[in-house]
Amino acid sequence: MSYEDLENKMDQEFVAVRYNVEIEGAAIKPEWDLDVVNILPTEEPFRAIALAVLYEDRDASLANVQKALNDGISPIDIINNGLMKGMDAVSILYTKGFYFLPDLMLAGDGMMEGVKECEKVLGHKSETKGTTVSFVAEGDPHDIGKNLVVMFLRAGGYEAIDMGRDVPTDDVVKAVKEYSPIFMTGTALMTTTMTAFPKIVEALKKEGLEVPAIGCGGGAVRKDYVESFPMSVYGVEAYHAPKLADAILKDKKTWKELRKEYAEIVGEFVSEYS
Ligand code: B12
Repeated sequence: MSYEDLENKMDQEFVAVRYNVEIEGAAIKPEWDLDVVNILPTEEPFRAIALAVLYEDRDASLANVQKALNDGISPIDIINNGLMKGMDAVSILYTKGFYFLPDLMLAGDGMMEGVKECEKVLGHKSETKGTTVSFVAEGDPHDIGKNLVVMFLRAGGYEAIDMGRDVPTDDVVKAVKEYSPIFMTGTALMTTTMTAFPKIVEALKKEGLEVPAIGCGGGAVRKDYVESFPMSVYGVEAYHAPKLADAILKDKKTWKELRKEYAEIVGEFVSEYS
């Protein structure tokens, strides 16, 4: 079906009236969104694999990946051309306001289930672009946003070390020594815990350590605050994390450049950066 056909189909078949909930025609399917059409693979088995992620169907994701592996499809191709495409489509629908946080989490589970299966066949972890480290600030138990950040970094091809929640500053410094991450992410949901970020930067500087950028985000955190200390960039949405990491890796962007070019790098209007 061409884009024109799809658009006509939308015009003719679907009438949605908000608030008094009058909906005519068949339900609009996520794979009919025109931006999603551009992302989803057309070839099987990749399409079925991507659709299972898009439909947040963990069992179907696992079954489709297992079938593809049994049919001799390369695990790397399954990850890159199937699972990750499905997750890209999920991000698009989330950006547009059609999908919500639980959708991201369930789709992420489906994707990771498939990745694990591929890794069993590979016999090792799939090759990654680089290592990132993610943590929730000391004293803070809120880890939902951090879990999303980790999931998106993994979906984006990074070896994302997940340090968990309530992570002491010293442990973050140790992780920088151990992993030399190309990008680090910190999350804080409480005004009492977000002060961990500048403390971490100070501690790193004291030890002569540096990270290309620390993406600091979370409900309590504001851009002005993050920009009051160095080495950091304010992170708005979890799915921005791999795009920031890519900019560091591919275009050698510094934390100063990430601050200036944030919206351009993540490829969308971001009100906090306008
Ligand atoms: C769920 C929740 C809890 C859960 C946490 C469960 C969990 N596993 O996380 C529980 C019940 C445990 C909890 C406990 C508490 N909570 Co609470 N909690 C919330 C709640 C309702 C939602 C938080 C959340 O998960 N949001 C969704 C996630 C996805 O958002 P996020 O983490 O910010 O991430 C998004 C972005 O910020 C971004 N992001 C995050 N990090 C990064 C990094 C990068 C690099 C990038 C790019 C993006 C990015 O990505 C995500 C979006 O895509 C909020 C209220 C609210 N509506 O926000 C209160 C809230 C955060 N809690 C609050 C408080 C006070 C507490 C308690 C202290 C309450 C108490 N008196 O006991 C306790 C903590 C006790 C302790 N041990 O210290 C306050 C904080 C107030 C403040 N500003 O300091 C809030 C705001 C409620 C309120 N209005 O008072 N809480």
